[in-house]
Amino acid sequence: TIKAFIFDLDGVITDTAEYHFQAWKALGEELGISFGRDFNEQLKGVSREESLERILALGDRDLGLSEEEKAALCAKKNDHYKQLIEGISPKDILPGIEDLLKDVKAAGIPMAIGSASRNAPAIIEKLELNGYFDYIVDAGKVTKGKPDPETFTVAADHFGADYGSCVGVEDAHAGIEALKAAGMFAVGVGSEESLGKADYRVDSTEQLKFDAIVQRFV
Ligand code: B16
Ligand code: MG
Repeated sequence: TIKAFIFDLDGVITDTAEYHFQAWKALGEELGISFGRDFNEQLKGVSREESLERILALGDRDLGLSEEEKAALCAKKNDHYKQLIEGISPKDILPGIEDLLKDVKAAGIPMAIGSASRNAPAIIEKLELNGYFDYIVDAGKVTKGKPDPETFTVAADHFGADYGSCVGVEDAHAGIEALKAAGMFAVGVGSEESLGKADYRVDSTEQLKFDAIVQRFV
């Protein structure tokens, strides 16, 4: 039986990925590095610092930035991102998610958020979903981000649940890798191309149904 559900935030509960994209794109342009939505796929689920490294690597010149300068760029991106998410509200919860959360809660299974975002607690509050989540793992609680399993194992440990009895829901390649490395049942939301390793995959959040997940869980 399933002992815990652990949900990724960006791309599963709400679509903040678009705001991350806009904020990184603006910062990239200031640095003379431009990119589109395709490249942005490689930033999903990846930490703020690692995202900046990937953008810098995309630009072909070595900008020779110091650690302080990199930290300042990350802070600048985050300020812009926070401005962009200022107005999010419960209407930004992705389709089907609230029904799924209700069903899991009704079944008495504890739920956590496993996110790479330090903004996760603030976003859950703006979406008014606090009542569903017993625990939030954000980037501040782990030393290694996805694809390392730590984000998910920290949540499972909080519940005292063995990893094999946990279900994780993810939209990013790095997130599915993290779940499989943890030995958890990985539910993917998105394309077969990037989430091929998921144990069960659907195309969009409205197809996520509690009964279907329970049936496939083995
Ligand atoms: P922040 P998730 C991830 O959230 C995002 O997918 C990723 O694009 C972002 O860089 C990362 O959080 C860090 O976020 O800059 O807000 O701390 O998908 O793991 O919920
Ligand atoms: Mg995500």
